[in-house]
Amino acid sequence: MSDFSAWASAHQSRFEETLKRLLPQPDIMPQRLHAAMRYSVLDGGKRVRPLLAFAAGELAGAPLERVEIAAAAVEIIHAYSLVHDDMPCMDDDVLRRGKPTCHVEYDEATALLVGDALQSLAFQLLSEHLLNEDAATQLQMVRLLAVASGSRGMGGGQAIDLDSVGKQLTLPELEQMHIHKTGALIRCAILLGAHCGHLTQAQFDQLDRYGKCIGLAFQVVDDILDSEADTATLGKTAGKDADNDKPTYVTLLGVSAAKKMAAELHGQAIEALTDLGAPAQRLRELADFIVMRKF
Ligand code: GRG
Repeated sequence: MSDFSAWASAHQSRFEETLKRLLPQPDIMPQRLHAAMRYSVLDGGKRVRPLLAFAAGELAGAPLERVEIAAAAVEIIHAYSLVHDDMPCMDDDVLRRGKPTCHVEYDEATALLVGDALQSLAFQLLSEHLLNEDAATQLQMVRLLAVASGSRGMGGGQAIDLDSVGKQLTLPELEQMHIHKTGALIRCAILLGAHCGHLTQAQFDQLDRYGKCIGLAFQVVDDILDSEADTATLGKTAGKDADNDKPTYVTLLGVSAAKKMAAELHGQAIEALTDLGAPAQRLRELADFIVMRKF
């Protein structure tokens, strides 16, 4: 096992325990809602956003216990977005992370509440744990997550996505959609991890540039996998974009140009880390993982 795999799996296992502790326990009222929240967050997913936060936190010399709270807030927002994205009023899917989607396992009203409650929990975590000695920095972290997940971030990207069904977007329009829908939260995970420690403004700017490039690369690869991989490997229904008549990098550019674009974005992400030197090695390895992943 490579050093990176060992690092990633140690963090993933420890993080799973952290999530179990931070989520409402299933025996607390209302039990069914809490069980559904835990079902939607635990035991699944690659945990890419948390790993990015951990790598950025290490770079910034941040205490792991603090980064774990920030990473949990981001992952809980991500899980909430998946629950709502899968609902019949959005992408209407039955499979997520190799399991029935939340509204299939429970019901639609519960899935709606799971998303709402997870969103609130994320902000509760960011505001009730000490994440930085400087209160203004911690407040800035709350703001970063709010902007990244709201109408100028993930939520807005989802609105453009829903509106683009059956339409031919230009490349800049598609890029805008993905920068918001997927890129904003990935970028935010990196910045929140770093904000649990200390970096210069120039280093933050370099990290942010990395985050912008790798967030977009993540979605380009997601589009490629949707068209090339099978449902069992993905743990979610493959070929959904084509079925739903959604514009993607693959429909717009073709698979081989989309792969070239992912490689270019990967190169730009790595370049952004140049001045950060050896301490940014985990971020480089995560960039490799994001672009070369098979699921
Ligand atoms: C925030 C106001 C507001 C509403 C939510 C539902 C919604 C709006 C947004 C959905 C955004 C969405 C589902 C984006 C897709 C991002 C994406 C590529 C998801 C898959 O991420 P992975 O591969 O999944 O990291 P795992 O399962 O590994 O965590």
